[in-house]
Amino acid sequence: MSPTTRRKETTAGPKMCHQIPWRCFYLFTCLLLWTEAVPVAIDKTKVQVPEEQKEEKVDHPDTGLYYDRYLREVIDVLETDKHFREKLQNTDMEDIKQGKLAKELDFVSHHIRTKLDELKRQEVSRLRTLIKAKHEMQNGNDLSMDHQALLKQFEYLNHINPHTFETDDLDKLIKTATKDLENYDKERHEEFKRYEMMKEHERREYLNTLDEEKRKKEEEHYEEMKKKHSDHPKVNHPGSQDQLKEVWEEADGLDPVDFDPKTFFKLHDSNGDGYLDEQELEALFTKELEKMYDPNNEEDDMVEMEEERLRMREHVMNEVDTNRDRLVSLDEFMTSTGKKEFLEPDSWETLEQQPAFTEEELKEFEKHISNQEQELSKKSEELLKQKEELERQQQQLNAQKLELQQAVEHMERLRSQQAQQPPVLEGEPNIQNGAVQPPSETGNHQPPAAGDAKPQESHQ
Ligand SMILES: [Ca+2]
Ligand SMILES: [Ca+2]
Repeated sequence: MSPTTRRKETTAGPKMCHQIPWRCFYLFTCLLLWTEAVPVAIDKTKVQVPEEQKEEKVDHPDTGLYYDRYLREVIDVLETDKHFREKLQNTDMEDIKQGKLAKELDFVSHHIRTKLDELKRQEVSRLRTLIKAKHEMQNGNDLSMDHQALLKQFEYLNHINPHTFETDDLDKLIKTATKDLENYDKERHEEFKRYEMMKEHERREYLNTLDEEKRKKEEEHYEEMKKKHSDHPKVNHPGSQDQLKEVWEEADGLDPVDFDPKTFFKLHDSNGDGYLDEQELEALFTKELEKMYDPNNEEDDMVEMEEERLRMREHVMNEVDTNRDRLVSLDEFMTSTGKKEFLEPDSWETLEQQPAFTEEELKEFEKHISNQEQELSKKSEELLKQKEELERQQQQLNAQKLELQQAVEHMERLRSQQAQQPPVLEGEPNIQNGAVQPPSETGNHQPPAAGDAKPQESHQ
């Protein structure tokens, strides 16, 4: 089914109208859910989906992008424009990716544009604050910061023109969000891998601090916990009939003999938009995950549980979402239930059955950490040196200031002595280099030699 036909179908009921623009935009920017999945709450006495559910406004799930709020606000504002909403319904997915939808921004009403300008100004100001905070953390009070250049790294808006929201801003927002969301899962896997490597690195470091006997004990405990964790009831293949039936029976409280895929789909389309999105899919795996993970058990790591949930969702999406819009339509779902894999699936290989990293990767990671540590200690040494140098310069300045003060005091003393003396009648006053030298018999004052920092007694 093409996105165009789907859009036509969804325009059928007036109650759904307010959902349409979001639905379309939703498809193109793949604004799906990367927040923690929540189990679906269902009235177990009803198998039929209540009518009111369809009228509820669709909750826009958190995309997990760092500019999620800005993205939502822009869409919310655009949704209120009739012209834009209509264009959204009639623009093909490819055209949107090509930037044709963004051009429609020129035709939205003036007050919408004003609101968008304001949103962009706020966002740019937020980014500037972030840049400033980051810069201060890294460079102290060094003021040589090029805001404009630093803003360039944020590709979801046009940084050259920070005051108004233009076609280019909408185009950048759509393209960047699409790209970032496509990479989101990949980044999450990488982050998970780093987490596992750090865990192992710290464990090994800790073992190194122990004597042989304690180390042996610790190793035994570690193996025991690993074994305990892998000892769990059979995990069903995600998206298989067995898995869905278990949800139907245990989470929905329904009779397994009544199992019906279409009803199942409607029950678990919890926001009633006609699609199973990533969050709704992930919620289906809670039962399976509870077989393996309990937050009260030492041997179960809940970070690993979320990685397993992600793996399951990706697997089902790959199998079922044939048009790759990151949503499972009823058609796609029904087609999948007719496949052999649905009825007779392979066993599911759980996370702990696959090593998260190789020994080589761990070595590389440790090297990286050690480099970072060295860099940090080098930086802190440099800072210490800088501090000492500054202190030395300060001392020098203090000494110079004192010398100057002494010289001034000396001159004043001479002046007051000369004022008190009777005029010299015989001979000329001794003038050298413009300074008045008193006759030798009146005293032995000499200007202090440079570097003589000893304070002199003041006559005042
Ligand atoms: Ca849904
Ligand atoms: Ca799909």
